[in-house]
Amino acid sequence: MSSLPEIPANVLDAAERASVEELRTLQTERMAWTLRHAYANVPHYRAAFDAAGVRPQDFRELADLRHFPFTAKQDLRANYPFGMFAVPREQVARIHASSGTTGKATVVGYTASDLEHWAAVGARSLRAAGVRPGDRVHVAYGYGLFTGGLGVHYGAEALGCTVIPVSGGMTARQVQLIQDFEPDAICVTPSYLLAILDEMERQGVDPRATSLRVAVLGAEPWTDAMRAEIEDRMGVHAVDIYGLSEVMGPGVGNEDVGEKDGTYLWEDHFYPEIVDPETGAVVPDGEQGELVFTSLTKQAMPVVRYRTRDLTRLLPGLSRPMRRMERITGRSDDMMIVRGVNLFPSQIEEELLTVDGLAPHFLCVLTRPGRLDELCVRVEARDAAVDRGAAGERLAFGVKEKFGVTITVDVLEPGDLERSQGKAQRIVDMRAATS
Ligand code: DLL
Repeated sequence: MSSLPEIPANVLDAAERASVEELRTLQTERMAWTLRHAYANVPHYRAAFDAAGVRPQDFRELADLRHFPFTAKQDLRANYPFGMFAVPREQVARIHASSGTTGKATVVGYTASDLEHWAAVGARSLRAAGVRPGDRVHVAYGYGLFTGGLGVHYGAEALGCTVIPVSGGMTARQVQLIQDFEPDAICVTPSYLLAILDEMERQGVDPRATSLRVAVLGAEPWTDAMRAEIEDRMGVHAVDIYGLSEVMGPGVGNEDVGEKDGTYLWEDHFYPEIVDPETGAVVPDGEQGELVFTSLTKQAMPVVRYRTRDLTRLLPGLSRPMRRMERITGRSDDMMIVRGVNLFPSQIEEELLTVDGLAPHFLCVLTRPGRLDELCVRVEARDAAVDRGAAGERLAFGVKEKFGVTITVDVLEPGDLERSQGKAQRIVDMRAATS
């Protein structure tokens, strides 16, 4: 492995230096407040708590949380647009919303105090990633209703950085700005960073020779194999940032650049649980399941036991009292069931990156020509000299060996797959059209 840039020393904040006991005490106080606040001010929570036969005063310790009802994306949709707000609309300083490709958009709101907390966890996230006060930060997450751009923007400002708010798209210009403004860090989805990398190579710019020291990557699943690819080709530290709009936005958690071993969840603001996705039962730390969050400080839109559909497990903190989560395998919505076997796009990514000659771009196409589902993975050759037939066979063989799934692989010419400018779409489901 080639050497990566040095990271200046980090100074942890008070919450990051607290003991686990101190953190649990703080969480218990804040949780009691959140449950009271939600029950008193949001009709949905009042009805849901009443239906479950629980009251905020039934909460005495963190273990009591499991008696409270879950909140699902559907609940947010049913209360579109502002029904989940717990403060008068005049106190809502900002609105964001999810794209709503699968139904109505989910709307979220923030008071001025919520925005301050968000900026603080954003700053803490970037600092964990290796960004330092005074650094130049290129933001290539989309700006607008999506939380990515504005979320890391205010985090970077709060950290004391010079922010370059480029947003997504216009890839040639991204490359130009990186050369001209000499940023220390870039915040971007991993798939779009690959598009920027390709564009650098197309323009004859050496991706290892830029000013960049760290890439803060998130908003979609990515693997350690992808980290190795990016670190090797760009000579930057590639670090995970996690978040979701319903809970806050980017900066719900972040990896530590010195560890690169799991994403710290900022538990002083967001309380995590892992539950069995089928039964909803809480599972112990270390076991796989669905991540669920309860906000601890949010005024405008508290969330109680929000089901993220993200699958992971919790691990103890190494350098902080907060727990880490393992890299997200995928969303339960993105799980493909191919001939009875569960498979995530991230598993295809992992295997794909072990095959010489294949580029790290891919699309999973599901069809149902007969009675059974078929998965065709479309990938690209790294260059024209690659033996495409042999490379495709190697990928199909690897997926069969490792995950027990038979797939077909279509190896396209370099540049044939559409590049993402934000979150990559990894699955095209044509089963309804082909069955
Ligand atoms: O994607 C917030 C964000 C922006 C996070 C920029 C990080 C960087 P949503 O659009 O609401 O918010 O999508 C949230 O994206 O539930 C996960 O499924 C996925 N996701 C976000 N970060 C990661 C990550 C933003 N680091 C949904 N790894 C989440 C895997 C991620 N999946």
